Amino acid sequence: MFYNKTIETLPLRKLRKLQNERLVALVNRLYKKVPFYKKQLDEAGIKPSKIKGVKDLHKLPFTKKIDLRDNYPFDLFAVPQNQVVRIHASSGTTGKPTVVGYNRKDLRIFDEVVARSLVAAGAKKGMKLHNAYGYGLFTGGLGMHGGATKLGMAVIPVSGGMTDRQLMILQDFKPEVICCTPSYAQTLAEECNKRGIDTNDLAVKYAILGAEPWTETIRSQVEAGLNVTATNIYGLSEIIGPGVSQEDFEEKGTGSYIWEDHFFPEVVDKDSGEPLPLGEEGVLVFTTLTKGAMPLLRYWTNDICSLHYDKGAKRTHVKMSSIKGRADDMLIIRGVNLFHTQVEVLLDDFPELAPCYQLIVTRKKTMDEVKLEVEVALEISQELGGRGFQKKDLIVKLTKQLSRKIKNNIGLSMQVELKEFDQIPRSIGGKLSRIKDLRKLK
Ligand code: DLL
Repeated sequence: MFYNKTIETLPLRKLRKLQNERLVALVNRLYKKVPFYKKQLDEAGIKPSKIKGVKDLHKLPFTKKIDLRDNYPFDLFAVPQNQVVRIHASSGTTGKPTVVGYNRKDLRIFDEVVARSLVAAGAKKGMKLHNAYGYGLFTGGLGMHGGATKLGMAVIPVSGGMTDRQLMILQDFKPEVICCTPSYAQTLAEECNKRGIDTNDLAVKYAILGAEPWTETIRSQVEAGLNVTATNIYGLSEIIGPGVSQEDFEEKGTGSYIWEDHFFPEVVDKDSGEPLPLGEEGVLVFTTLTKGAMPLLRYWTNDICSLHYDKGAKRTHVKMSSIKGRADDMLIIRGVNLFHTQVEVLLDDFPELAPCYQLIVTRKKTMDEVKLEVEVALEISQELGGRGFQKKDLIVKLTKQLSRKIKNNIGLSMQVELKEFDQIPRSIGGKLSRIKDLRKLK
C-alpha cells in the first residue's frame, strides 16, 4: 500500500530530474532571501548558477547546529514572519534551543511525509492512532497528528507519560496503531505483562517507533510484548520532524525509505566531509528541497548511518540503515535530546560549585536514568568536607536547587550528587569525557 504511489514509485531518472529542478530553485531563493546563505556561498566563491543539480551539491558548504544557534531565533527564516504558521524547537548545545519554523506549505509537506510513513508502517484510513509522542515544542506529537489526520485516521492525542492512562486507552479505545519511543513501547509491553493484560484483547497491530536509537532485540521485545509489527520512523526537527524516513512493515530490517523528493540525503566522511559511496557509513546530511520557511542546505545531522537502493523493494526511494551512533556527544534520554553543555551553562549560576562534573547514564529496565555528579568549590569542600558531607544543610540545599534548575530549564529529571573537591576525574592531557553512557543497547 502507498499513500502517494506516483511519487513513492517514481523511476529514479524522473526522481533525479525533480530533485535537480528543486535544488536549483532552492539555492537561488536562499541566496536572495537568507543573508546567512548569501554569505556562505560568497565566502565559498560559489555562484548559485554553478549549482545545476544534486551532483553539484558537494560544492556547497554544510550547515551545522551552531549556525542555527548563531542565527537564533529566526534569522534563517526565508519568509516574512507573518507567513510562519508554526514554530518548534529542540535542544541546542547551550541554554538556547534550536528553533525551526514552518509556513503553510511546510505543514502540508509535513502531513504528506507522515501520511506516507504511516501507510508504509501498516496504518490505513479509518484506523485509530494512539499518539504517545510528546505534544509541545517537540515535533513528534503534532507531526504524527497532522499526518494521521491527513490520512483519515482518528488521532488519540495521548502524548507521553501517565502509563495507567495509556493502558486504559489501549484497552478501551482499541487503537490499531500506536506511535511512541521504542523505550516507552518496551515499558508498555512490560506493564501489560505485569498486569496480566491479554494483548489478544487489544486491537493494536502496528507500532511506529523512533526519536531515539533502537535495535532488533528491542523490536523483538516490543513485537512479542504488545503483539504488534514494529517499524522505524526517523526524523529531526531541523529537517521537518518525524517522517524524514520510514521502514515498510513488509520489508522490516532492510532500512527506512527516505522521502527523497523532499529531503535529499548524502552520507559524508565525519572528518573530511567528503561524500561517501552508497553502502558506506558516515554522517547523514540533508538538503530540504521543498521547505518554504526554513530550508537548509546540506544540514549536518551528526547521525551515523549508510544509504542504499533496494532493487526488489516496493518503492524507488533510497533507504537508510538504522542509526549506528552520533558523531557528536548528543545523548537521547527518554526521547529527549541532551548535550552535556546544556548542564554546564546551568552550573555557571552556582558559585558554590566547581565546573567539574560528569553525567552518568544508565538504563534501569526500559527507563533511561541520568545522574549528575558535580564537585563543590574548594573553599566549601575544605569547610564542609569529610564524613557526613551529603547531609550538611548547604549541600542538601544546593542539591535541591540544582535539580530544580535542571528540570525547569532542560525538562529532564536527574539525580544530582554533589561531591567533595577533586573527586571527579580530571583530564590527563587528552579529551575529557563528561559523559559515562553505561546503557547497553543490544
Ligand atoms: O526526534 C523527531 C522524531 C519524532 C522522530 C518522533 C521520530 C519520531 P529531534 O528531537 O530534533 O526530532 O531529534 C532528532 O533524534 O538527529 C537522531 O539522533 C534521533 N532520532 C530520531 N529518530 C531516530 C530513529 C525527533 N528512528 C534526533 N533512530 C536525530 C535513531 C533517531 N535515532
